[in-house]
Amino acid sequence: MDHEADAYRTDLMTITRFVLNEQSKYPESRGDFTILLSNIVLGCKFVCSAVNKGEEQKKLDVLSNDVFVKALVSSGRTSVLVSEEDEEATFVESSKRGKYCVVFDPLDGSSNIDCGVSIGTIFGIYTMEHSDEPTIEDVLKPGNEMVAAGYCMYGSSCMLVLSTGTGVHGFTLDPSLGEFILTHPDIKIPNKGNIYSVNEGNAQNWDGPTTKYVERCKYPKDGSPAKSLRYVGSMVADVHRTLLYGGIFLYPADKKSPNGKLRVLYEVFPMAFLMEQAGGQAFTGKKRALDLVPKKIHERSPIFLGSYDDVEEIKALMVADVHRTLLYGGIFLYPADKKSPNGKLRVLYEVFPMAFLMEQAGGQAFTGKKRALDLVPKKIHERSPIFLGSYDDVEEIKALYAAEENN
Ligand code: FBP
Repeated sequence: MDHEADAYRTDLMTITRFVLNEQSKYPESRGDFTILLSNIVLGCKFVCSAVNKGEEQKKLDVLSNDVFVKALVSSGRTSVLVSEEDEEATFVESSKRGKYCVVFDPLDGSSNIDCGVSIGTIFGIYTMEHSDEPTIEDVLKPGNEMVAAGYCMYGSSCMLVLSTGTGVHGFTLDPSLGEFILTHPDIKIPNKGNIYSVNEGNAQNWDGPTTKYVERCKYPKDGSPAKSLRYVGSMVADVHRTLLYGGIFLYPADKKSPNGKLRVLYEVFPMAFLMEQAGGQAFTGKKRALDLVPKKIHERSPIFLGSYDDVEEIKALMVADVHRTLLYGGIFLYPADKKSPNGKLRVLYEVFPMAFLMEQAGGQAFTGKKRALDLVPKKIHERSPIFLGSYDDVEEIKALYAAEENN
């Protein structure tokens, strides 16, 4: 009789017990989070059984959303809910309100339901920092203010992966017990992987660095083996594999979808939170994904996430914006906006040198009002809006500005 195995097998670390242990580390905690999470777990168990019953897509989308909204409201621990399925946010009536705001996609990858491919539920949790009337601002917050995130994957097994800010842990549903049991404690993503995951069907519309990065995955120039392509087309399944095996998952911007496809609040943020907690990283093409501040609840963003070193490689390709523009053409712009009426970049040591190079390379540089090189700065650190790049692309911007001036 293998007592040790039996002891381990009988020492069931359910997700509720796990979260209660976590909670005991915070003496001031009243158990609100545990109650909230147990309602999310209930929703996941419902969807898991409905998926296994083979409910058809349309119905399952709506059913899952209903179950999660009702479970979250009846938990008495939430104030604002944002669901991929609902155009508007749900503000919980005052008698049932609590200190958390939950953003979620009740059934992600739903286009895969009818062919039985893995799908999932994704969620992110914020706390409300005030006791006034909840507003949309309570969820339009950077991802780095999330207190917990997770997903539940409905595939060959049903697995809930969770982080409350102290590492990432995987729980597998034991159907005989109806309990999520800790099977993957403290998941750490490998620093580098040999898998890349992207819908190459969009390749013709990609920008230079994305094209170059995927090229490098297939034909590495440093003698390292080519990466394998794995793409399910269901974010939960693709990110789950990336988390366990390493590598990179990307849904970049392209000419057709300049902001990519995936939603910031309930797809990008939760997965970025988990990736960072597991030692990986998540990048938008311009910045750390969790530093984004969404302006709308269904806002989209390009995303590159996965193993630390793999994402570093694409960052190196992406950051060199002007260099990329010089090499691949197109346009680099840093316009004025309400917050920075003169743009961000400095005339003397950013705008002028790049404008000089761009003109020498046959491109042009425009401030929104005049040729950038014709500017006469009054102060050494003066800023100016800038549009620089391929001649024709900048001509297009100039025409737009001229039209605006004539209106
Ligand atoms: P939905 O929100 O419509 O389910 O779309 C999300 C999603 O299915 C992700 O799960 C997946 O990563 C992506 O879209 C696949 O998109 P594409 O089919 O364009 O590759």
